[in-house]
Amino acid sequence: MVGTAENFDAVVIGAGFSGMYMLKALRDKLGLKVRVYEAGETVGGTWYWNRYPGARCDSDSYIYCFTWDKQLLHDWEWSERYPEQPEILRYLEHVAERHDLKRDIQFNTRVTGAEFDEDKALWKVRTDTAEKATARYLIAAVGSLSDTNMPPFKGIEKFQGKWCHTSRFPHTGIDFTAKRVAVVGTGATAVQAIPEIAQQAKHLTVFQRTANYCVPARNGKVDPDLARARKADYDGVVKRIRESFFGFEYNFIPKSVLEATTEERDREFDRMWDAGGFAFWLANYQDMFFSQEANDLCADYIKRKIRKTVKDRVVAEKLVPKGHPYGTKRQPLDTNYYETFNKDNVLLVDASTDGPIEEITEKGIRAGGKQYEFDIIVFATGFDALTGPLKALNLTGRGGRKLEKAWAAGPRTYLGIAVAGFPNFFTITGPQSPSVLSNMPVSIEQHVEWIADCVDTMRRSGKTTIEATRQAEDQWVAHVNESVNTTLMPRANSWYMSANIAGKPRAFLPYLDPEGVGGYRKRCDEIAAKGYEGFALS
Ligand code: NA7
Repeated sequence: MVGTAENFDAVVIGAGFSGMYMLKALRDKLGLKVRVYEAGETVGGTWYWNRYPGARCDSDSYIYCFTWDKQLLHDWEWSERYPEQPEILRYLEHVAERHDLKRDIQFNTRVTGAEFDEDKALWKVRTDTAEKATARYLIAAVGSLSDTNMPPFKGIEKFQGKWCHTSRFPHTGIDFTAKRVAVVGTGATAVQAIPEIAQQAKHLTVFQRTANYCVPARNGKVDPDLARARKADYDGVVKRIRESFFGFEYNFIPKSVLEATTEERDREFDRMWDAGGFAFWLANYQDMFFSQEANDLCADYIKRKIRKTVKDRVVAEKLVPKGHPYGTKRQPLDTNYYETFNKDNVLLVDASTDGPIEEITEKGIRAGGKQYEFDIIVFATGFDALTGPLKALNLTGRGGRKLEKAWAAGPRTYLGIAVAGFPNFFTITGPQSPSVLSNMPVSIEQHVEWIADCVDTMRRSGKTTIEATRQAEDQWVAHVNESVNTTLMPRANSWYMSANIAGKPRAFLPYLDPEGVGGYRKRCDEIAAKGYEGFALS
């Protein structure tokens, strides 16, 4: 279709969890003509791109899946508590096959721009394959963490070894055997990759800018009786995660940690530590996210664990987090992460004590005035989170206004779903929605269903455009910021706060609803029930 534009009811950008379900909902439920554009060569999104060693999900598999295909919920058997990337990709391929999704997805095609034609009330979409399409609705299903952050390290072009970013890891893998390897970064990705790479490499050097609080994943086979019981109660499970705070079967301990005795506190901490996963982060005492004093008690417990696990005192102190409250950065789940630093072939270079990375050289990395030599450098430096992938779409709304311009000082949305001045454009788990502060499939399904209902309502009522009002957007932006300011989150230089990338305006990127994802769902439904309050329909 090079040259002429094909017309669709909706164009969806991205074929990960969200794009796949959006296609299913619009095409098979509403009967619309839909085109999905996907830059990768197949479905999967995050699970297509992130192929580094140790890449696996951090949510329990029984709730990290689609809940709209009830038969599949019962039929699919996950091999582990946290499945690895290839297994999740296999699952998504299976869903695509089962629902015949691929016939409406154009792979190996990146959307390079879209503009709203005000006269025709249509989006005009362009791609890197010179394809043109028009659509009444434009839906970004681009993922929250898909725009790779590759910091502009001086000298990177000189390096004579191999290097890659974890989210663009070669499909053929990298053989680290007998190699001197560097990993840059110690976020959730690096925490998964480091123990795996250390097992293969001759020598591994880890470059840490900020020490993280890691808690054990406790991955493994799921007890078959438990798996059966969950399947038998899937309706209950789905209801609970939808109404929960974070999209998991977790609830806070309804008490202040400061009111608990030392024995009681340690018993609870041990219980959560032993349970593994996000329990310590998302099911801790209710004041952990709000009170520094309460938070310190939780943080101290993890610091004690680090000091107990890491044998070398100096290394242990480098790994002990400083300067940010516990839980205010994305919780990495670890499998032998701290133990890895007890190995003779592993070295930790910490920016504060050893000096930051100064440049990449022909032979390796210079940090703190010292030269380190490598055959391979793995950058686990994260993403331009949430706003990055949307700005990259090069969108032009009403009056020629660019999305990058509208968001120059940080994201501005209504409900994290719509943007004033960008009619008929929706974001699935976009900025200022719970997104990355929830179990993603739960939030994805909520947005997809809300958007599909909205499109259905529009069509039934003969309306052609829906657009967030400026006033509703202003109020939402203020509310997102007020909500987060009641917590300790702003005290960390996290990617949640846009602080991982030099020059990115500091703004809280997701949304923390005071009532959790359950409350957010209710809020969105009430707005729809009131005839899409805060939106202008015409
Ligand atoms: P993260 O969590 O952003 O981690 C990136 C890491 O790279 C982190 O340790 C950063 O240090 C470090 N980093 C980033 N830029 C630099 C520069 N310029 N120099 C040195 N070190 C740097 O990304 P992940 O991929 O680990 O995790 C992202 C999400 O993917 C994760 O939360 C899951 O949801 C899946 P910093 O902490 O910013 O000081």
